[in-house]
Amino acid sequence: MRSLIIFVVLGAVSLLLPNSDAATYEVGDSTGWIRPSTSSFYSTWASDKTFAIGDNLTFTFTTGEHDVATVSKSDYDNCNVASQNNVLTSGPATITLNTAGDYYFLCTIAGHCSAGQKLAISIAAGSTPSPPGTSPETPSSSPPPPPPPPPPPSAASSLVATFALMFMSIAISFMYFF
Ligand SMILES: *[C@@H]1O[C@H](CO)[C@@H](O)[C@H](O)[C@H]1NC(C)=O
Ligand SMILES: [Cu+2]
Repeated sequence: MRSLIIFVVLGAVSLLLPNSDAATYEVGDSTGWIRPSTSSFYSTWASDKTFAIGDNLTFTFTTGEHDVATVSKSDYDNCNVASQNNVLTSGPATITLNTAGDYYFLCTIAGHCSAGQKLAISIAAGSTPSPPGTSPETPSSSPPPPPPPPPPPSAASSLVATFALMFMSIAISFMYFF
């Protein structure tokens, strides 16, 4: 019985973890992904945001008018739009930021990058609280997975508070029953 309680508490805590960090960003907010009138528009948009592993970037644009190429830093710096092979041509396009590091995007339509339709963002290492190798999807035919690991020491204090509150409420309800 005791191990069941611990399993239930750990399971509930693990459900809270993925929601604590990942987010979806609409690039340029309501402006979307266009050739901006100010060349610093997208760097300004990114400047007040902190991106983390697992976040999504959604580029909203009209298919055929723009595209999104993931490029190297030098191609970003020089607006080299030629012979890019990592290009999303259908809008809207979503890119999931799966790893830490620097990301560079631009539109390959002539004149757009040099007008400012380019975006550089950076993700610091260790910016996610999720333990490595954790996958929310498990095949239904496989045996039940072992209990999830306890949250890492870096977990937010609010998570610790949630854990303590849940444990206390379960303990109190057992005191009433037995
Ligand atoms: C990011 O996009 C992927 C694929 O579309 C989706 O599975 C995931 O839930 C999204 N993440 C967030 C935080 O919205
Ligand atoms: Cu464009």
